[in-house]
Amino acid sequence: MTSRIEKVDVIVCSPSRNFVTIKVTTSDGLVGWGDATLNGRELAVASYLQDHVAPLLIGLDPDRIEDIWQFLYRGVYWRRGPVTMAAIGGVDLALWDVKGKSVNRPVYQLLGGAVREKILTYTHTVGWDIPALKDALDVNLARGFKALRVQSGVPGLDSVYGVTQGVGGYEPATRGAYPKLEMWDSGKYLRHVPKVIEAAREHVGPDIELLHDAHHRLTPIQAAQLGKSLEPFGLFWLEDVTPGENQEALKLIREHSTIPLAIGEVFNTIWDFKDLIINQQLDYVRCSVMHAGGISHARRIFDLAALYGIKFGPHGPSDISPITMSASLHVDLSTPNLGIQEFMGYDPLVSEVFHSSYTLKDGYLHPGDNPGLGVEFDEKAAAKFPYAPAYLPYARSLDGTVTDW
Ligand code: KDG
Ligand code: MG
Repeated sequence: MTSRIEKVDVIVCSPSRNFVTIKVTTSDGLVGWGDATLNGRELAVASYLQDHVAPLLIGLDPDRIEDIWQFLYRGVYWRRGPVTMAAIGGVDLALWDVKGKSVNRPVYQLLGGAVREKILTYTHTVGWDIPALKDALDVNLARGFKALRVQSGVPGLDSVYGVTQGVGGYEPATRGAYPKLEMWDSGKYLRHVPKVIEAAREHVGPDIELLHDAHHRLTPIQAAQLGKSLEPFGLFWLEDVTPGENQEALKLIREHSTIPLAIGEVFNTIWDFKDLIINQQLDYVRCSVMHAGGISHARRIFDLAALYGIKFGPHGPSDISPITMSASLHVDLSTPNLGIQEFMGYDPLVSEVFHSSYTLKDGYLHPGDNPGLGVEFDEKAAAKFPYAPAYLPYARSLDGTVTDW
């Protein structure tokens, strides 16, 4: 007898930071877990799922993942956007988890099986100044990482994206009912960052991959200047140099620099990437597997990119839950044009709630061989950590104008 979706629950919890989790229970007793976290807009996605999606799923056949995806995307007049696509992506992940469990196989086996043994991974390396950055590089090298994202403070600015001044790890969102203000100045950043990357390259030698994220801050010509100035240091990629809305900007940057460009953590669909891919204006597709509609849709984006020799490097910050992290790893292991996987890591409290089978060894991740996605969500533990309002900061330039964070 065909299995049916019997129940859909949406759970928002906050073990150090907020996560939105979907639980799909089927008539044959299987439970699939999905992640639909959207940093700073968690309750919007939770309501979209709870109020508008869950009632539609009851009674459907969980095996029909693609049909359900089409129904939730094309079957709704108001489509695309981060809230909708995180919700669809979360359902997609839960259904892949169910399918894997129903045949007792890890999801990567259902995607065609492994095309590599392990997944090259980069993590964040943060130092407020260059000596602190060198110490942080040493720590991550000792952990076995072969690829490191490098971010540092900028003289004259009190806070900078991706870096913390004090002790404790960097976390982009801060708890509280109002977003924190950060002041920004692109000139100061542009004058300082080449010194940082040069020092990092000198410190790690030629064989460690270095990456840098400009986090949507620059104008097209500033981005071109940055690309040119960082070229001697052999970056693996330069990420999000300009805001994602103006895709033409990347053409101008290309005219001035051969630095590899990564963009797209805020993109949600293949339509957001289509022109950049077919015009070969990027080198790495950067969407998160969940924010881009789940395994079913993200894989289509990666396949389109493959036609043009473009690779993908899934978004993996602390603000996607270990369920998305694991889903990314199943795709990474089974899709030929992987470039690299981001792994920011999690606060220890997160593993009290999410029990994951993936492993990290010598700078490489592997999803493990548990059936489904390999992450089980502990509802009892989650209940100890209720939702706490938290927001990403926003930025103003030194004259007080709101600018891109
Ligand atoms: O929620 C925002 C974060 O996901 C983002 O700031 C992280 O840019 C990021 C990255 O590359 O991991
Ligand atoms: Mg980024």
